[in-house]
Amino acid sequence: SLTMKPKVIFVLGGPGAGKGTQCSKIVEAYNYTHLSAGDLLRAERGREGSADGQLIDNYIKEGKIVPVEITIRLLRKAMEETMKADETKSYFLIDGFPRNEDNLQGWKRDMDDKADVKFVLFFDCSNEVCINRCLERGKSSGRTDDNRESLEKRLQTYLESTRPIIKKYEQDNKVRTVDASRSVDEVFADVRAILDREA
Ligand code: UP5
Ligand code: MG
Repeated sequence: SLTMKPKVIFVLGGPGAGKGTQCSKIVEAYNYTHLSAGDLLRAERGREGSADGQLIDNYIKEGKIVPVEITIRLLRKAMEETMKADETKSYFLIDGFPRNEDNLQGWKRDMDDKADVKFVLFFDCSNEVCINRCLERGKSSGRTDDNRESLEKRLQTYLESTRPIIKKYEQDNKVRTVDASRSVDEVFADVRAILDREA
């Protein structure tokens, strides 16, 4: 069980917006642990004996959002393991979650009383920038979803399912938006300003 209540920043934005890149930079400069829901799902897909591997594989290729029970189980386990190893590590960047209404309701049901969500860090950029970055990365990433066909589906899912979640948090004044179309360092300068202000 969790001793200290974890403090969470949800990190959202389109495919290739730079969520992972910016989270790595935050981890270098601040006492946050980075948990990418997508990375956790890809690791579970590849784990021998996983009951959910095939399902996760299909969902990721189709750009669809995995049922929340699976994602929350992985996120929760990762948070618990981090805090068990070092109880001062109670600050988390949860990257790429919550992506749809099922994710949001699942979090509220299972995690609302166990973790404090401080705000949503939203990396905003155009569809074109998203597509170009992912296609460029696809030359070497080995990701099964960095191809044009999967990317179109990922973008559609993002626009239809994830943007409304960001809108909901906006109504509660809980979104900090960064223009993610600029260089990595320019984006990070804005991220720093937000974290320094909110800390
Ligand atoms: N790059 C980054 N920043 C740049 C900049 N400022 N200027 C120029 N280039 C920049 O970056 C992408 C690429 O762009 C890299 O090559 C980088 O060098 C460059 P990255 O930091 O990886 O962007 P990120 O936003 O993390 O992109 P990612 O592809 O990881 O985003 P997705 O949201 O699409 O992927 P994720 O791994 O989160 O999810 C994958 C799939 O898993 C989903 O489609 C879904 O099927 C499933 N999933 C769920 O079902 N549930 C979840 O909760 C989470 C995921
Ligand atoms: Mg990522």
